[in-house]
Amino acid sequence: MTLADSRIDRYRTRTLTEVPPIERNDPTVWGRITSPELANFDADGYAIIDQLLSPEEVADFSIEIDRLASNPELRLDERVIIEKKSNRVRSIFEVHKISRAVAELIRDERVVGLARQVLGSEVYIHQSRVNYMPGFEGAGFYWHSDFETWHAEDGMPAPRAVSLSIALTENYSFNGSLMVMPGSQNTFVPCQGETPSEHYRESLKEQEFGVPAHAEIATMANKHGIAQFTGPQGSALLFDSNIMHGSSNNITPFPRSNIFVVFNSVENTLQEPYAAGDARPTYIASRDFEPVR
Ligand SMILES: O=C(O)CCC(=O)C(=O)O
Ligand SMILES: [Fe+2]
Repeated sequence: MTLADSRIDRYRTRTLTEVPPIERNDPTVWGRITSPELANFDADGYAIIDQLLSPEEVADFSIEIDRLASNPELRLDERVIIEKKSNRVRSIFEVHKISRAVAELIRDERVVGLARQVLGSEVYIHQSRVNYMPGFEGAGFYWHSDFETWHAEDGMPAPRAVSLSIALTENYSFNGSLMVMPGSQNTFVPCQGETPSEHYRESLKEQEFGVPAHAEIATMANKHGIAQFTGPQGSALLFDSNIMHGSSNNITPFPRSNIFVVFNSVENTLQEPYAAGDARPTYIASRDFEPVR
């Protein structure tokens, strides 16, 4: 937010001094839940879908994402993020624009229907990516709320977005699987420190700003506990944009590759960033608000 900015910011973050946690005064579920798998989404802020993809679909998508990761032309593409240490592909953003198969998957009612139930409106794709977490050297993601970043750096007004992570390799407890704090979506934890310009260039590899203080993470973990998404290939995790989550490094030989898609409500489209200079590139935070059909 600039001084001239007259918007009311209910989720202030990236402040110079420490600000206490803010109770969320937006719902978690905006629509009507009809899928039995989502029965506890409102309370927990996440849900596991045991078999979203069939084994045949998993096999096809695994070939597809291997093909993308080994495409030499794509390595030069700014949407492809390379791991700092190992020089391997860490993420490919806007994968639904790079892969027709992924685009079709996202449009599938099994996928987009989950987001519509939770968000209670038409939805559009805020972000899509493949996260490759290779064996031995896959770097984890420190604790964070996605909404904190999307609000600060992308201008997303409210936490009315959900992410779906689809496992293409088995997500074990030990290969860097996502950890979540159930119920933590109801607390917004502001982060201290001004956002540097072009922050995304570094933060996509290793996040330094927009991470909560240790004391806040400890308070939240003591209150909510920590759950982990584990599951076979083809299972999926749907989670609220403000849930506290993270993952450890993957030092096992077993890679952990997931397709990620973020749906935002068409009633919650991006504005100017709330706590950063320039908005991030559209391959990270889309400004094409066309509903998924
Ligand atoms: O793939 C993961 O472990 C989580 C990624 C994540 O939370 C993020 O990129 O925001
Ligand atoms: Fe995240």
